[in-house]
Amino acid sequence: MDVITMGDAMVAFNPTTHGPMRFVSTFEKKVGGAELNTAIGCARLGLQSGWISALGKDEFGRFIHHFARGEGVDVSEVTFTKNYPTSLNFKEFRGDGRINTTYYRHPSPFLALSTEDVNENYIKRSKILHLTGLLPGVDAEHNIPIIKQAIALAKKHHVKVSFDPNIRLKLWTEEKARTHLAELLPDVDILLAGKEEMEIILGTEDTDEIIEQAKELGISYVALKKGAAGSVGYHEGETIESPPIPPSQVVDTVGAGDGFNAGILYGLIHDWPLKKTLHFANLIGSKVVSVNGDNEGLPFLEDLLMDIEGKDRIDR
Ligand code: KDG
Repeated sequence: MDVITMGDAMVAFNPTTHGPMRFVSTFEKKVGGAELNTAIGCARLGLQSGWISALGKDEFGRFIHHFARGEGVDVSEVTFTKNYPTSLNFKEFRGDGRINTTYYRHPSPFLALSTEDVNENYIKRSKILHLTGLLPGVDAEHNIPIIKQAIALAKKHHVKVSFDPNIRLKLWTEEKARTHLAELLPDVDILLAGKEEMEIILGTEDTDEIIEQAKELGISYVALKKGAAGSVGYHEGETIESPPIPPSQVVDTVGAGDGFNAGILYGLIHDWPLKKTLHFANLIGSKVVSVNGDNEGLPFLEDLLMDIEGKDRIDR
């Protein structure tokens, strides 16, 4: 495997109309989950990706399983549990560009897993283990030991650890997020984060200070996401600002950061220069926001290369 991820996925219900959820009468059934989104993003780019997770042994769990497998993500480390239902997420498009989410993931199927379920062989055979702050956010007490076990195995086998804080204040408080995520940072090799998230964890939104602190923690690769303002990255002594790539339209911003992550991991695996990697990742983020759904807009490699080379695609 090139990239393996670990996290809770959800059936994501996207409303077919904008406005307060109490007036929405129909939803589209989709799939969400930051770690799975990144695994799908990697698979669409042609990387071998895998996803470690637990799903409820129910129709929603089967739906997510089929979806992930259909996207070419390895699901051999996904287990089903009869004890907990598959997690759900209802979105609300506020009409002013903001998106509100309502989670139903307490309890989550991850409660069925323990540290002993982390497969050493699976981690050993991969190049990068990608984790996010969502899994600890869902249930810190239960999930952090599992995450730490995965990190320990990655370290043992020289597998790089990639991390996106993905802080969701609907799941936990800033204080709790700071305490738990700061604890994980010293084991991270690749940090993929929003600047405002780093302010929560490190107490500064200043790019240079974030990079300095990251370096002191032993993090060798940093990519900071600035939303509509592009991104900035650090690697091997070089800090590069990458300008934003305006999307054709903004339909649904959820999942853009996960797509960006896939782009960075792709560039890293292929030993691309930082500038090219950041541009590539920005382009993926801009594609994701123009499509409804958390992962539907994730591009295939050939589409991106067409864009980069300025070629028009002949679709008919
Ligand atoms: O990053 C996108 C995710 O936030 C989305 O797919 C749903 O994982 C999700 C979450 O917990 O918010």
